[in-house]
Amino acid sequence: MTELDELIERVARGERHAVARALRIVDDHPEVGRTLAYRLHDHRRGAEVIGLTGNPGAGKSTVADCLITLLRKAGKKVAVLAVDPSSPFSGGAILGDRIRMSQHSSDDGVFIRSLATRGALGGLSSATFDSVRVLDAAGFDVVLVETVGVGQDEVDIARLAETTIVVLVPGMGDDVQAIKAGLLEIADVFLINKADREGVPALEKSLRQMQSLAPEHGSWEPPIVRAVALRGEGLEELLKVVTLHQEHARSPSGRDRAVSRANDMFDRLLDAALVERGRGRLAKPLVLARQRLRAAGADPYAEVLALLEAPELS
Ligand SMILES: Nc1nc2c(ncn2[C@@H]2O[C@H](COP(=O)(O)OP(=O)(O)OP(=O)(O)O)[C@@H](O)[C@H]2O)c(=O)[nH]1
Ligand SMILES: [Mg+2]
Repeated sequence: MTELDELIERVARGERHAVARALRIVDDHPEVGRTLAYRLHDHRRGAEVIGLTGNPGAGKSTVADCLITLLRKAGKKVAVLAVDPSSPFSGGAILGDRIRMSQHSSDDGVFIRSLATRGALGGLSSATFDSVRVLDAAGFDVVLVETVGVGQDEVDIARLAETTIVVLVPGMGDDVQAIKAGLLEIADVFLINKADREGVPALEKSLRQMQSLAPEHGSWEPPIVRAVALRGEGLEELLKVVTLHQEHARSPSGRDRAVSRANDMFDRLLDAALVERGRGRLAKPLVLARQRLRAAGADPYAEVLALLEAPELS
C-alpha cells in the first residue's frame, strides 16, 4: 500500500489526523491534493455543502457557530471551511474564527479549518473544492463554507455549494447599493443578520423589490430569514429553510443547478488536466462524458479521469 492509499483509507475511516493531513496536502501541494481528490471517488458520501457568504463582519462565523450547535443536536457531523480573504484582515479573521468556534474544539463531530490559498484569478481556489471532497469522504454530513463575498468568490460559492446563504446586515445606508446584483443570482436564502439593529424592514423591502424585478429564479424563490446570531435567534428558522432548499435542490425541478455544478466542476478539472497533459483527440469521449453528466449523481472527477484514460487519446 502506498502512503497515499493509506491516507485515503484513514480519511475514509474519519480519522481526524488523517483528515487534517489530507487538507494540509490539498492546501500546500495542490497537485498531490488533486490526485487525492480523484482517488476519493469510491468514498463519496454526498455531504450537504452549504455556503455562507457576505461582507466582512456580517456575522458569517457567528452564524456558522450557531449552525454547528444546532446540527450537532440533530446528530450531524459538521465541518467548516473558512476561506480567508486575501486582504490584510485575514490574519485577524482566522484568529477570530478560531476563538469563536473554539467551544466546539473538543467535539469529535466538528472539524474547523481555514484555507489560505486563493484561486489564480481570484475566487475560490481549487483546493477549496478538493477540501470539500476530503471532508465528504471523511463522513461529515454537512460542510459549511464561509467566504467573504468579494468578486469571483460569489460566483464560485454557488458553484461549490448546494445551498448558498447570503448574509446581509441592516442599516448600511443605501441598501439597494449594498445588495449587489450578483447576490440575487447566487442566493438560495437571504439571511438578515444583526436584526437587533435598525433598518430591518427597509432592507427587507429593498430585497423584495429587487427580487420582483429580477428574472425568474426557477421554481425556488429565495426566502428571507431574520436572525440575531449573537443571541442564537432565528437560526432554527434558517436551518428549516435550508433543509427545504436541499429537498428542492434534490428534486427533479431543482436538479438543473446540480447538473450545471457538475458540468462546471468537470470543466475546471478538465482544463487543469489538459494543461498538464497537453490536448489530444478528445471530441468523442468528451461528448459521452457530457451525456453522463446530464444524469444526476454523475461524478465530474470520475468523468475527467475516464476521459484521460480513454483509448481514443494517443
Ligand atoms: N449586534 C449584533 N452583532 C453581531 C451579530 N452577529 C454577529 N455579530 C458581531 O459582528 C461581529 C462580526 O461577526 P463575525 O461572525 O466575525 O462576522 P464574519 O462575517 O465572520 O466576519 P469576517 O470573517 O471577518 O468577514 C462580531 O463582533 C460579532 O459578535 C448579531 O446578530 N447582532
Ligand atoms: Mg468570519
